[in-house]
Order: sequence, then structure tokens, then C-alpha cells
Amino acid sequence: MTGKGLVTIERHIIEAEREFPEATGAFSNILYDLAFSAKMIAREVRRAGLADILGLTGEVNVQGEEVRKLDEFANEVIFKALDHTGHLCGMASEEVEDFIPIPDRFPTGKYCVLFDPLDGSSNIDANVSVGTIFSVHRKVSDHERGCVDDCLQAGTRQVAAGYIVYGSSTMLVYTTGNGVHGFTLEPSIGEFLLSHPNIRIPNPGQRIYSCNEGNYSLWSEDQRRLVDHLKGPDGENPKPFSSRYIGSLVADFHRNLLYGGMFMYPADSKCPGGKLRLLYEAAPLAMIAEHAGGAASTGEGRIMEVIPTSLHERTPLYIGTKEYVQMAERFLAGSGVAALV
Ligand code: AHM
Ligand code: MG
Repeated sequence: MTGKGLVTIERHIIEAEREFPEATGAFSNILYDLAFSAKMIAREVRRAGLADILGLTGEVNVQGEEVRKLDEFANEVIFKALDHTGHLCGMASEEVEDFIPIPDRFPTGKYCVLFDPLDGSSNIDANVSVGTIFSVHRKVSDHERGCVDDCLQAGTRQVAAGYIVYGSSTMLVYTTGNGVHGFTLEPSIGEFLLSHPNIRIPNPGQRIYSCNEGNYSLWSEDQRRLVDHLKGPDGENPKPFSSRYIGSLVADFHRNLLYGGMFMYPADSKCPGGKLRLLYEAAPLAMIAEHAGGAASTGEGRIMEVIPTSLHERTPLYIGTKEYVQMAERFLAGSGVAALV
């Protein structure tokens, strides 16, 4: 705790807003609405095994993957929490192919929200942690009620980003560019309480790498050399890294944010552009990583600077402790030997 007593997420957001006298409250309201959605989703995720809600709907989402019912539920909760408020000019979701306009009967506003409603949902049947990822952009188009251009902005233009991890407890972590702050849901009162103020990726932190090593044979030679090096000892790296891979991005990222380490989802011969989505997964987590003192890269450059050309664009992702991410970039540029840690 901070010495201020209990700090609810509402109080935290209000106190941050006071530092901007010109703030209208719209942005704060979006964050409250996302926190509210998180509670609704957390409740359903908790009851997943009981409510007979598991299983496939039989439909296929825009990524060509089977959609699970909880994905749809989460998608709808977030949409409905935000559609009528007058603060948004549109939304985009990993579960929806096109730009999501605000229904005509509601007013529009000056922000748009992008989200992955339930990432890692293929893990739900095994009771593994899943997460929601979100980011907020300012409206930039001249289109009165917003358009896809409002969503197709580089990560550097995000005004907020965050995630919720539905794990042994439910945590919401977010940044508006002024520190990364974590809140734990106290289920008996239904409030997110500040539990992790000002998160910094520990440095030196734990030497952890997280990736799906089953794809080794599909990787480039440089990517293989990177992972071989991390596994050491290769003569240059006397102390091997630990491998930790949940296969649920938010959970893997959250652990590395708190302990240190690097998560990687490289390009491979099956997914030459990478598997993860720039707008719904990589860019929001990149903003959090950077504001916690870490880094996020495509392997060639900063994730935050990639200008998206389509809503569901994918990217390779290397994210976590800055020196590990920089090391990965050097290996991928073919100069790893000089970069050993
Ligand atoms: P999803 O958005 O369909 O849930 O997929 C994203 C998930 C991430 O949570 C995770 O990091 C990755 O896919 C795991 O992929 P793989 O099973 O190929 O290791
Ligand atoms: Mg996802």
C-alpha cells in the first residue's frame, strides 16, 4: 500500500485526472467502464467450469480460429459498456473483422478503444489464466462519427493501454504514460484496489525466456541461435536462462513484468509476419513494457513505432527486460555473438 490507505481504481483515476485541469472526464470514464467490464468478465471466467459455458460455438472468427463462448461474452460486455457513453467514435476488437461504429442512436466522442476481449481463450478448458488487453487512442479522422483511420495509429499515439489478467486473482494493470499501476480485484467488495503502484521491470531481474519452442524447426537460423544462447552454456553464456511458457500472452507478459524476462513470438515459416496482432496485443503491451522500463520490438525495431495498415495486422514480438530485447535484436541482425549477456 502507498500510505494513503486503500486506493480504489476510481480514486486513482480521479487523482490522475486532477493533474490535467483541462480534462473533461471523458477519458477517466472510459477507464472506469473498462474496469467495470473487467469485473463482469472476471465473474464469468470464475464460473466457467460451473456454468456449462465452455465449448465451441461452432463459428470461426476473423483470424480463422474457433470462437469460444466466453470470447463472445467478453466482446459484448466491453462493447456494451462503452457504446452509449458519448466518449467514443468507434472501437475495434480482435473478435470483429471491421471497425465497430457507435450505434446511430448514441452520441460519439473523441476517443476510440481497441481490445482483445479474451486472449488465450484456448486455455480456458484447462483453467489456465486468460486476459483482456486494451488501448485507447484519440480520434484523428475528420469523419464525424469516426472511421477505421482512428484505429490505425502507431502505438506511440496510444493515450492509455492496459490489460486484465484473470488468474489466481484478477488484476488490472494500466498506464496513461505516467507510470504503470496494478490493481487487484477484492472480490468480496467488487473493487480494484491499488496493489502494485509504479511497476518497474526489475533490473537485474530473473533470467527468463518465454516462447513456443515447439516451433524451433520453423524459425530462422538467427532466432535459433538466440534461443540456443539463452539456453547456454554455449561457452559464452555460462548461466542458462529459465524457460517459462504458459501460452497465454497476458499471463506470460505479467510474470515477466513482475519478475523480469523476455517473451518472444517470432516470425516463423508458418507465420512469416508473426502470430500476434499488432493493435490488440503487441502495441498495448509495448506501451506498458516501455513505461515500466522495459522494451518491445518486432525484432528489428520498436513495436510502438509500427504504423498499422490493417486492423488485424500481425507482428513478431519480443517484449520484456530491455537488455534482453536489445540482445534479441542483435541476434536477429546476425550479430549475436557480440551481444552476449
Ligand atoms: P488468441 O488471441 O487466439 O487467444 O491467441 C493468442 C495466444 C497468446 O495468448 C499466446 O501468447 C499465443 O497465442 C500462444 O500461441 P501458441 O499456442 O502458438 O504458442
Ligand atoms: Mg489474442
